[in-house]
Amino acid sequence: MPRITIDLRSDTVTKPSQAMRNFIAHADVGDDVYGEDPTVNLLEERVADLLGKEAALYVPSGTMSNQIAIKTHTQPGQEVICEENCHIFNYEAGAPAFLSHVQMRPLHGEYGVLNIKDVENAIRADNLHLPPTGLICVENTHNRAGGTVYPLDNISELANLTAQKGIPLHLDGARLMNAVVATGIPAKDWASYADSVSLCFSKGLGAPVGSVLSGPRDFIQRARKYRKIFGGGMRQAGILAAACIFALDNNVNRLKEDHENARLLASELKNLAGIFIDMKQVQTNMVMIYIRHPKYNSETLSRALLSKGLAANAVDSERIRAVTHLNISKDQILQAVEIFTKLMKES
Ligand code: TLP
Repeated sequence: MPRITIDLRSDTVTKPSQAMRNFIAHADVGDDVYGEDPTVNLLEERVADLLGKEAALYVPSGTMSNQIAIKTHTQPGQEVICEENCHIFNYEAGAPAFLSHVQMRPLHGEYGVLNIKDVENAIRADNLHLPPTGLICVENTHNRAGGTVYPLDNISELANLTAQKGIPLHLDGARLMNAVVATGIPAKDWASYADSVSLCFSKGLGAPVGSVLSGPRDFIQRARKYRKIFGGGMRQAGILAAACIFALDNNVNRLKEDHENARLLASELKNLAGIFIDMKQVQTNMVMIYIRHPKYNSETLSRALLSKGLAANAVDSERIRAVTHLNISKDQILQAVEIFTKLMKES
């Protein structure tokens, strides 16, 4: 494989900085399955406070966090409403069926945002033939829609409906802090509309491992049991949780640099023949690059880019996703533009 010099595949590829490593080295630890790891406990308190929730639970990954939420909210045989491009439905390997025995009900969304009327119509009536609607999930920012922010008004409208119907609302906030930095709306405000929220630290926040699920105290107590069942009970996990605390203290505000870099990349690439970019999608740290070129499709262009040291994955036959993050500088963005420009012109 050619050497990757500019890695725009995902913000999951970020590596812990020396300062983060130094912080980790001094973490106070204990056995977290006994609830005795002071650093994990501190992280859980910090996130619960950040999101205005009663309690929180540290877990190894965003996938586990979402799946524990689904397991805790639902009963086997229920249906979970979601947006058709969301991570839970597309990228969690069918886990809701596998682990919770629920079926997903994906609905079309615009820029990742559900239409309230569609949701209302999708909620099942109480009828012998129908699977009961057990949960509704939303994603903010929305990954496959290109890092788009789920507008607060839409979440509030949805929360009114779910409260009225007595259906819980789960927020996959893997990149919620990107939405916070992009809009200036505090995390608590977004979270106030959801019954449970999953927040990831191993994406733009730059920690090597971990997500936190938050919600009401009794919900988190039940979720803790499922974390154990799913094999996510960790021992001296404070070593890992320390990185998340460091990320909260140091890596949130800097997300705006990633957003600026994504905007720069998008605004340069959109002028190239053979490429289309919907600037309405470019709201945070992602750029969806539509390939409309006589020689390349997304797969072949992604391979050609890689041969020049630039890694960016095809998400489908017409799109390449580029994600900016703390290990990507403005200079590297300009180099990426140069690589794209050369390839598009050569052909
Ligand atoms: N997303 C990854 C891939 O799985 C696609 C990426 O590179 O963007 N929710 C959202 C919205 C996510 O984007 C991801 C990861 C997750 C959950 C899962 O997190 P992990 O990878 O920690 O299980």
